[in-house]
Amino acid sequence: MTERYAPAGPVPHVPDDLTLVQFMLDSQHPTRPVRPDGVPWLIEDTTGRRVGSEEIRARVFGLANGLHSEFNIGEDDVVCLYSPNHIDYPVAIWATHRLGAIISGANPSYTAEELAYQISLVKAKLLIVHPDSLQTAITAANAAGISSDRIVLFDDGSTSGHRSRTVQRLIDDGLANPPSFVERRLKPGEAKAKLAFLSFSSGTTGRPKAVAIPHYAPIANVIQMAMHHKITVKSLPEDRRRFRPGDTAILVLPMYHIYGLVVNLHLMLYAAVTPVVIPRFNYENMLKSIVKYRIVHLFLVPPQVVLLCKHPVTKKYDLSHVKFCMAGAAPVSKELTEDLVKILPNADVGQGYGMTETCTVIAMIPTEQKIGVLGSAGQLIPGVVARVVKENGSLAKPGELGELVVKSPSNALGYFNNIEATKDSFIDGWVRTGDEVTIDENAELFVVDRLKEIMKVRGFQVAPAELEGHLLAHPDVADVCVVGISDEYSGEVPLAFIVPHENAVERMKDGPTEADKIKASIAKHVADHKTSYKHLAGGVEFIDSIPKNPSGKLLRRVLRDKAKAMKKS
Ligand code: 4UW
Repeated sequence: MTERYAPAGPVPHVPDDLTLVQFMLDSQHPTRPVRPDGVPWLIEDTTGRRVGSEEIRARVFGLANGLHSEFNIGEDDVVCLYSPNHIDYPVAIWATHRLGAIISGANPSYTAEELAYQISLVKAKLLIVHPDSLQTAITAANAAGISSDRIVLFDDGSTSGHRSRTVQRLIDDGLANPPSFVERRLKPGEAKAKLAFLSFSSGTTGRPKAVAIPHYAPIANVIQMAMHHKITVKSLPEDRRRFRPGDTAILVLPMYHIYGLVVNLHLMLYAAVTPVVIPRFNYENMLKSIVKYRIVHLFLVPPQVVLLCKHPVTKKYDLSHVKFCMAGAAPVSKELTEDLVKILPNADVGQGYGMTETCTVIAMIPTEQKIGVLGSAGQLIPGVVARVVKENGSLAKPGELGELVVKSPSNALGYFNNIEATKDSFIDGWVRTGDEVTIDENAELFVVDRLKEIMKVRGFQVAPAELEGHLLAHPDVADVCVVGISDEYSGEVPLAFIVPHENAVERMKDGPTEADKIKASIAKHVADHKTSYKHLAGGVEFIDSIPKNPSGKLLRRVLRDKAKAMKKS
């Protein structure tokens, strides 16, 4: 009887004395694929600009030097990146790491309030932002008590009048001056504790938290995935190789999120594949870029797969050169996978499963499978050990249902400055995923349901607790519970069950128009303060009371089932 699941084969060897930038830019393990001459590291979609390894190394040094001499960024300072994908995004990450400092990537669609919450929580010392978001960043910085002088822009943009420095200016200054800093070197073992990222996730319950990710974690995950895909096996014949040096990959997933950051950016660069950096997702433009740059590897989230399969414009584009398409971050149905196989006739198609707390991938379609096992979120990758814990606390046999609990060298350390939440989810090196799964004898993972509170809207996390706290501040709301209801495009969308305040109940006696007005005002209260994917697209429903257990804990499942039944009727 197997109660611990682990893939067969050797476990990865992971260096524990390197920072991520040293692993990516300075160390060249003999089996690591070599980029063919003239093949760039990155391509900028909008301009076609190509950046090679020497230029990247120089930009990383220049920016590190500039950040240190002009802003005194150093050991364990936090730099917050608030920008859509940008060709200098990885440069900003690696320059910060050269200084021993930490990156916290923020969603570029965040409102000023949401950004202020993040920068206060991680105690950011500097913001690097896209010029289009400068005004929001200034408001957020002011709210969080950071001087707007400590905002650097990714580009000049149309921000004339503001004195912010640009990344390019810092690089130019940094390259023109002798090094003002001594690069942080790690002692053996130190990479396991030295923080690289503070990435946002809500975990199993509560508001978004900063996941403390050490340098060792993304390095381990890249090596684990490289083993899974046999990237470093030199003897593998060309035709059995999924990732070939010189291939191009799409990079439209945001780099602030762990999937874009670790898989799409770092794994691809490690495999000598060139990501094409796309700043913002626009469906038809994405198709144009796939054709223009002959992009062969697609990393997507389910709503993008829905568009590929269902949008009529897809047929106008020849996608026959695409060799691989992976989707995940939220469930992908069997039916959708079958449709995708038809749309991409020459591609391997499958899923990956990962989490911010496990930085990143736990399971992924292996190289040997052309089409992933239907419904499977992937096969466990080398180095991962998994348990499936049943409701009664015993361990599930293959095929039995329970919560997935995982140990991986890539696991994060816990939640930054939050001992209570860390204790709930990080237990003796194991991470509780909050996902209800089964695992079969072949280490294939099937995600059946989510036990934790979070919703996934278009692949983005939405924490009910965050919306509930915000909604309670509305004068017409006495109590509230937010649940996700299924949606074909977004996966799910938030719906708020509201117990109206007595004043609102009085007003509603005037008739249905008043009730509609109150609902609209409640929805607007969210729309005015939160980024679009958190809006109450599932609606507002009045209810007499929120079901709770005797100790006052909200019975979210009861309302989830009620919402499901309402949707069907
Ligand atoms: N099926 C069902 C899935 C799946 C899923 C994730 O925002 P986070 O913390 O992180 C992510 C990461 C996704 C990811 C990383 C690397 C990768 O290769 C890949 O393959 C496509 C995906 O989303 O949210 C973590 C939560 O997202 C859900 C699940 O609930 C998990 O705990 N999730 N992948 N294939 N659900």
